[in-house]
Amino acid sequence: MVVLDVSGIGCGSCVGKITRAIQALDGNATVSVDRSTGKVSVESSENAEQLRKAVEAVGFPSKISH
Ligand SMILES: [Cu+2]
Repeated sequence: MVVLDVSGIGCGSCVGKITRAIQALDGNATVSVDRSTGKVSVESSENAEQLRKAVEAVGFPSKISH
């Protein structure tokens, strides 16, 4: 599992945007977003850096947590 620290998740629409960005990269990815902590947990065959870039590309600064 990859965990990203994501900034700027303000509402449910942001959660949807992030989820769709990851699923556009990997249609089989499982995405779980915790809005209170900004932690986005992803089960995916894509590597962490690719996932991080996909989230940043839709406007959310993102760091790999672990
Ligand atoms: Cu929002």
